[in-house]
Amino acid sequence: MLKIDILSVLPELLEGPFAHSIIKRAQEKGLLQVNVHSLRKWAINKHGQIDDYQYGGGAGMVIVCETLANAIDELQAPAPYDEIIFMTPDGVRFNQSAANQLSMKGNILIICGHYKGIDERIRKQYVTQEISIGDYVLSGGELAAAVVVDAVGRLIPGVLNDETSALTDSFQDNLLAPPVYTRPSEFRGDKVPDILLQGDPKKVEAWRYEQSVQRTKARRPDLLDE
Ligand code: 6GU
Repeated sequence: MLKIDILSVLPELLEGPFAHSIIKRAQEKGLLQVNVHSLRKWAINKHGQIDDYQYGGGAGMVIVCETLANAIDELQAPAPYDEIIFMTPDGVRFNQSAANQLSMKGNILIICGHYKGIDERIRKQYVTQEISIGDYVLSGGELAAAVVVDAVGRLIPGVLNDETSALTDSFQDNLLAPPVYTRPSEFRGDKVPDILLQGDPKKVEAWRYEQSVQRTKARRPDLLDE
């Protein structure tokens, strides 16, 4: 069972992503629990303030230490987190290996950044991992957190069945997945490769492996160096 708490300025953004399909079923099966908390609950005054201007000047607000420290202290009072993750474009790039590792934890907190970010002292004192999902900037960490929860949640043992198995996913062995086909066997003159129609499982497996290698060489040669 993996419990994921998420701290967010815009919890509404996270209502949709976990309410469907595989991640919904993971929660129904009791294998995953996702709790989204509004940072506003730990506002520093009755106006609901959670951010302030940055020292040294410049545009953009920064989420204050007190709000985050109080939120984290309260949330982990019953049990300390295995990981406290801050979603930020200057974090370490997320990949399948990071997803695999997080899927084996018991209890994690994900902090979604906004505005100019969070006070550096929270990163120093609390955060154990900083994650980016790629080299582009999102308006906030929520969509990135949804990506991480989805990638991690489906890897928890028991979440996927044989049909949806993660073993044949792209990246699981540093190779991209091979092409797939379904009926009809010919579409607008374009035929399904013969090997797939002949039904020799050994030949199919060898063909798929070869296609994976070719596709990876052409599209993601960097994966073959790893
Ligand atoms: Cl984690 N946050 C934001 N705001 N932008 C991103 C990101 C995270 N990862 C890539 N871009």
